[in-house]
Amino acid sequence: MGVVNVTPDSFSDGGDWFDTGAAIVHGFDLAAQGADIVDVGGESTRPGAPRIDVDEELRRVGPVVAELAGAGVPVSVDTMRATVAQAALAAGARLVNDVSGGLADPRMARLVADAKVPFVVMHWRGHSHRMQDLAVYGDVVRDVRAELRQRVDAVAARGVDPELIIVDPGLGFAKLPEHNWSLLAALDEISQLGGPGSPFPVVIGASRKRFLGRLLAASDGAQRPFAGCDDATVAVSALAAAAGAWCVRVHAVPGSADAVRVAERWRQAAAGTGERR
Ligand code: PMM
Repeated sequence: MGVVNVTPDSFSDGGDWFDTGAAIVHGFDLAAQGADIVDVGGESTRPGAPRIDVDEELRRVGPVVAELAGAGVPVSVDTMRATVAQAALAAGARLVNDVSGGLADPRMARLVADAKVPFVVMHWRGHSHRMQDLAVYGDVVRDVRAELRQRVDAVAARGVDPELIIVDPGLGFAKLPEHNWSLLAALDEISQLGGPGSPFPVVIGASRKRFLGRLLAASDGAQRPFAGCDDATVAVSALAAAAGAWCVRVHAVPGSADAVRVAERWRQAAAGTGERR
């Protein structure tokens, strides 16, 4: 999944794709580079970010979704608002990616249920202005799994087909670096959500996040800038895909697209299947 942030202030690529025309060109580039899905969002969720109003979000996202989807690119819309999701689906988006897992807007689950589209339910504890205060866990894997299970049950109770639910541990959202690493090391448990039944597909969004910059800090302690974290993102993509993740959400597509192919072949070899390639 390649990311198009139509925002002036995202932490990872703030402003690069704020212009509608630039965002559209970027979306086509990501698809050409091997993204199977292009994720279009209009609201920054960086820690501390204020919310924008719904009309502004619609103005940012609508034309980009319409242009990409109209040309046949599989588009997901990254939004916490049912109104924006509805407009994006009408413009041709095929998947809803809600970082609040349906919590921020009580109308979201019903909308997605009626639209019968895949729904990414991410682990989330609150809006960006206060989310880092909420990064308190007993056992982060157990707690995130339990809270995701509640969200999955809640959206299913509103009519979302469980077969269309995809889960995401929400790296960086009310998480300290050690929480992110623990969750990455427990993808199987996240996928199972601790209950019986078939595992849920998992999305991992590690791309350019602060915990990578912290890991790669220079000897003087200076954090690696976001744009210098793309190789580390590729490493996470390979490891996450090898561990069975369904999707990795990234800003720079080519390296991660290759990593996913390597991981898939690796998994086939481990299972004794696959072509002789
Ligand atoms: N992270 C961001 C935005 N949307 N969606 C999903 N499903 N998972 C994530 O981890 C996620 C997301 C953070 O903002 P960015 O677009 O600048 O990476």
